[in-house]
Amino acid sequence: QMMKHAWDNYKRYAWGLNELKPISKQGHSSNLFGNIQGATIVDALDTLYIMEMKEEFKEAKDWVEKNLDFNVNAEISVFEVNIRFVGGLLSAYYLSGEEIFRKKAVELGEKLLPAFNTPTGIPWALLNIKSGIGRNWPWASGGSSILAEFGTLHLEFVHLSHLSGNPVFAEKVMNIRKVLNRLDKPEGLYPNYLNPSSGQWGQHHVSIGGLGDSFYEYLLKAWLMSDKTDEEGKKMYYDAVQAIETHLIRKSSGGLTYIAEWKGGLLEHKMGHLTCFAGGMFALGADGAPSDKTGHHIELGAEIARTCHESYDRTSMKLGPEAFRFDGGVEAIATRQNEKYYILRPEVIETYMYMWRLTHDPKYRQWAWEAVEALEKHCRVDGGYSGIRDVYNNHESHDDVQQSFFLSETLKYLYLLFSDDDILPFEHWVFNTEAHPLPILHKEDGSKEEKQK
Ligand code: DMJ
Repeated sequence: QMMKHAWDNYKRYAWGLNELKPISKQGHSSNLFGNIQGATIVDALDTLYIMEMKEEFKEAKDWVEKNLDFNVNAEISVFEVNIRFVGGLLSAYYLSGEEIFRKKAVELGEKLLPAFNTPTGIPWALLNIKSGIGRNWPWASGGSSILAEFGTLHLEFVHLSHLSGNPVFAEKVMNIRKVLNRLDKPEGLYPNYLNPSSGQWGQHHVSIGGLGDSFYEYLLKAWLMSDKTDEEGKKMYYDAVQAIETHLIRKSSGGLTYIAEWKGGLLEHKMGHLTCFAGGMFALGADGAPSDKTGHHIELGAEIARTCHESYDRTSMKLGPEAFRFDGGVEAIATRQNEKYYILRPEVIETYMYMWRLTHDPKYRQWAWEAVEALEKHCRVDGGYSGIRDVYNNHESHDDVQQSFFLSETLKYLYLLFSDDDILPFEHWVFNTEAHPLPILHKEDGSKEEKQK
């Protein structure tokens, strides 16, 4: 019913545009997608399919067939377009078997390839998909590419090679690994910035939240998606977690475990909403951890879930802030005005979903239901769902954006959390960082896509 409300309003007021402004009831365009259109449609396809919203899925598919156009003069974010558009199309293909989605995914993948034309093969952040000219964000440490951006292409590009028969996609992402493995890492940690020309790290800022997050997620999931054959991905993941535990994970005096940020050896005792995904990641990776560490990784996941729940519970709206701190006498609370917003992000609910599936402790469903009630009370408006500017205030100030990841992630993870475990079971699927399910490529199964059909 929440999905229907979000979708119907998008359809009514912003059909074919990237996102919806639910208060002003018009389209919202973000420069992340250049002038590629229809982000909400492509991001929502698999959610519609899983929720058996057949009519809506059909209208979304028709739109993709007739209108989704990559022959545009657009400078796009390679990361955002990959996780939302390539990921969304791949999942829609694997779930429905409809050829149009495979075709569009491969076509878009080919458009992204010029991003890798750098001296090291570490891709640019931004790419003009008509001219093939790339560049980096002007604010990123001396022209660096960003770890969470170039490190979050692996799953989709492996599938693009699998579905197209063209090895080039997988080669590009395997080369990223090669470059990373040649470099010395400070204390075993990965800085968020890497210069694609010199192949050297930029500023030594390490984060498991924004700028770093999904790089770690994709190491683990690359191993899982390979049916546990990708030993390199596995080693990189567990080594990284070891360094994160030693240098970044701390416990507050009130007993809350959190993941700090690291700046040239100094800790900033701040955790982003984005970082909350790590609870689910630790729990998902528990099984593959050295045998004496399995229980410990589940426990770490549970502790992060609890801390992130506290960050919600300590607000007036029971929705979590963008970032919360553990210093100056506070714990799990945002202290800066510009960190008090909530933009319909999924990470806390995502972690509840993993913890529920892996432990079946009913508290995760209770916590998720608290979030549903808060979303309904504070974010639901006539024209859809909106983010909130200050979750500590008693009165809503809406930001007037219905993010496409609300449909692809937040609502999908909620649906899965309240469904039986046999919908998209972990033995067969991994979720990309935008919650798009991709099938595990089983060892014995050379042509997974044929089976899916
Ligand atoms: C999404 O696009 C993805 O989850 C990404 O990994 C992080 N940011 C948003 C959601 O918060």
